[in-house]
Amino acid sequence: MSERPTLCRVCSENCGILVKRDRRGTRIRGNPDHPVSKGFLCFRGKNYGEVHDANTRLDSPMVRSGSHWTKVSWEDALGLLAERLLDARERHGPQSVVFYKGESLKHQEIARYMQHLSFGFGTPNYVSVGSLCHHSSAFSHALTYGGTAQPDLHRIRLAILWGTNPAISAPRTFLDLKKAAGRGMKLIVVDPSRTQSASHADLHLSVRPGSDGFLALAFLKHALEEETVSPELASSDGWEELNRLLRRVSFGSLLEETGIEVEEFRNAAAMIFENTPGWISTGLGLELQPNGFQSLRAIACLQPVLDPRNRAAGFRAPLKPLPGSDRYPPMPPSIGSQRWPLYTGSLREGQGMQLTRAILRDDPYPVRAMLVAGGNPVLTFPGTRFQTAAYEKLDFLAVVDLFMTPTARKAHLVLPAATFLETVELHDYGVVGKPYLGLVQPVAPSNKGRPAWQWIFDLARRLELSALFPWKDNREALMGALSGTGVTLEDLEKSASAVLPYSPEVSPETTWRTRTGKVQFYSKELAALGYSGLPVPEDLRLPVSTGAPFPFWLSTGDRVLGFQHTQFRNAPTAGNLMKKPILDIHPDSAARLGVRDGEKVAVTSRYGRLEIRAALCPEVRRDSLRMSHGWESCNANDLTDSEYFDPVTGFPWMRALPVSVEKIGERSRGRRDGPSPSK
Ligand SMILES: Nc1nc2c(c(=O)[nH]1)N[C@H]1C(S)=C(S)[C@@H](COP(=O)(O)OP(=O)(O)OC[C@H]3O[C@@H](n4cnc5c(=O)[nH]c(N)nc54)[C@H](O)[C@@H]3O)O[C@H]1N2
Ligand SMILES: Nc1nc2c(c(=O)[nH]1)N[C@H]1C(S)=C(S)[C@@H](COP(=O)(O)OP(=O)(O)OC[C@H]3O[C@@H](n4cnc5c(=O)[nH]c(N)nc54)[C@H](O)[C@@H]3O)O[C@H]1N2
Ligand code: SF4
Ligand SMILES: [Mo]
Repeated sequence: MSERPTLCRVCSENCGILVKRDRRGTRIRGNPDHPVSKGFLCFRGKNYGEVHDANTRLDSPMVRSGSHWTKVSWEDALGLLAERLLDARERHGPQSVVFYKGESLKHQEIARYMQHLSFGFGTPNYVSVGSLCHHSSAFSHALTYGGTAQPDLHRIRLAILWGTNPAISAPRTFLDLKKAAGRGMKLIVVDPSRTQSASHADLHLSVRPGSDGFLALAFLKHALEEETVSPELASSDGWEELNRLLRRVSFGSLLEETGIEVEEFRNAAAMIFENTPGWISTGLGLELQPNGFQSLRAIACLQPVLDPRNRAAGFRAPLKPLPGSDRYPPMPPSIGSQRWPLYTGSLREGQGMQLTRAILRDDPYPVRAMLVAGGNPVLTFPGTRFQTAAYEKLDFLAVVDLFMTPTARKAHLVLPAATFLETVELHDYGVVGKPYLGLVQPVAPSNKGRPAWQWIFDLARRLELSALFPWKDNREALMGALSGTGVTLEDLEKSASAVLPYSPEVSPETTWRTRTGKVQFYSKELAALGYSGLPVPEDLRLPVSTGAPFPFWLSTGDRVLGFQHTQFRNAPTAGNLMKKPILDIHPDSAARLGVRDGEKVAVTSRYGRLEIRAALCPEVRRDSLRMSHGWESCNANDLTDSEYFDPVTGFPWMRALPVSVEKIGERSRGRRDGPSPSK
């Protein structure tokens, strides 16, 4: 078969790829014609053929009775699904049904379809992986200066990577950053660990976990006292209030929280302010803390100071709205809207961190039936024991996946999914500031499972919601949706890169896209919801710090090269790259605990315990540990919980988590040595 262009949708880089099949199976290489990725391909994309071709893929819908699975036809499976969802609606109200979309289905068209289906059905509880990914960061930047700044790598002279490690998590973007650094752009990394990204940086600030907001305030104070800020910013909303706050705190008190020495801070501030315009990229290291949002707000306040010209315009191709979206039935508030109205109100989604309470305790009302597509929340949501109990308690759970995952095993019905090599979906690169539309195309059909659009359209018909999805297939839907964009589906299909440019509607440099048209150092929107309008120090501290009996900071879920969350461990090449989970520990801390490289240790948090092999790693701080997530047998989320969430966004606590570590067998002697005082 000849090589055909499509897009990789394993991660949000959405690189252009060329796919062919030969005797050895499905082969993938980078597409040099793709205007954004230009031939780049990472380990996961290159080896995705092994996932697609895996003989362990689900290939038929199945119904579970006890521990026994029976294959059923698609007809029967969709009939049962519709029947059980309607039954839950009848008995407990439409809001008792949740439609959940995981990370693998990404954040564009299929997400819109699932939300449309939920609202048409009458439930406000469309819930997505956004409950713990991306949105806390996005809201903090948007509330402050109207969007998330994208870097113009030919204009900026500085990039700060703060709580993110794109060398592993966004390798295509990191390549561009490295090229810009080669042309003279300065690169600063703020991360407790000396990550792969940090090893390429001009400066690495090994901040104490959980203290980032204080460091951001220190940089803002430096700007206020020692630099000239643009006059326009001085007339922004809340500049005066921010100044008063910064005058009230001393550098000493701020830096003390961060563990950064004064001299190191001065050097960093000099590098930052001598190299404006600068761009800040914030990541999951900040989001997954229970003080994450306000810390991110403090960092977001720095962005317009470093580059008052970057208006974070952001754009989307003007796609036609979905039919019937103006005629949804009235719905009660979604789950999580009482506690986290900013999240639920801005996104029109339920906040998934409320799910276990809704299922287990009927808070704020019962959730009884759920459809999970493209996610494995039993492993990826916090507090696995609560997740497990909740999914087991549901009257009905259906899971759409490629494999029999831990979440799928809890289901009453599983539906086999198609991979992204067998579906049609649109991708808008506008979300990363590039005005291109791309097409995910069927390049390697396997007929094992069905694409998301297909079962969504079919299910809608069975729920008597055909008016919402009046198309034969997604090609027809996209032809209509694209009609106002200047790009046609046929042209996308003919394109050698599966991508075409469109003309964005907004001009980037004219206005800040906040409610007032100004930068909002003080946010009236936050204040109106009862939160601090300024990122005040009291909100930047973690609710619980380290100290006996939990002397180490643990970061759970730092990305590793071969895996995408829980995925790819069953693929031969990725599986061989990392066979077992490891706990990175500084050699000095290990020596103090008497732990040797490769030895098994127990990690205990306030919420749980797991056993894992230690790996001596000088890149982590002496007071810190790190491990990846997504392992079924050694699940990082056994250590996390639902006691604390970020008060503004509801994001869970998965980084900067106080834990103890000890040699297996030492526990009974009560040994809980702490790290040495220096970092
Ligand atoms: N290979 C691979 N790539 C992926 C994914 C994957 O599963 N595998 N997942 C994708 C997804 S969905 C996401 S959301 C992104 C996430 O991508 P990133 O935002 O880059 O997230 P991580 O690598 O998880 O964590 C970033 C860094 O946070 C640091 N960190 C931990 N605690 C703190 C802290 O208190 N302060 C600071 N400043 N930093 C801290 C960690 O040391 C880590 O280096 O990755 C995407 N890319
Ligand atoms: N402790 C800890 N937990 C974390 C994180 C962390 O850093 N630390 N990170 C969090 C973040 S940022 C994220 S995004 C989440 C990710 O959480 P999830 O969304 O649960 O992530 P995955 O494990 O990638 O699950 C994707 C599932 O979709 C399936 N799949 C793949 N392609 C398709 C498809 O085309 N269709 C369908 N229907 N299914 C498909 C895969 O087989 C897999 O089972 O994890 C979160 N959990
Ligand atoms: S960076 Fe890798 S996984 Fe992400 S889209 Fe590109 S090839 Fe796929
Ligand atoms: Mo994520």
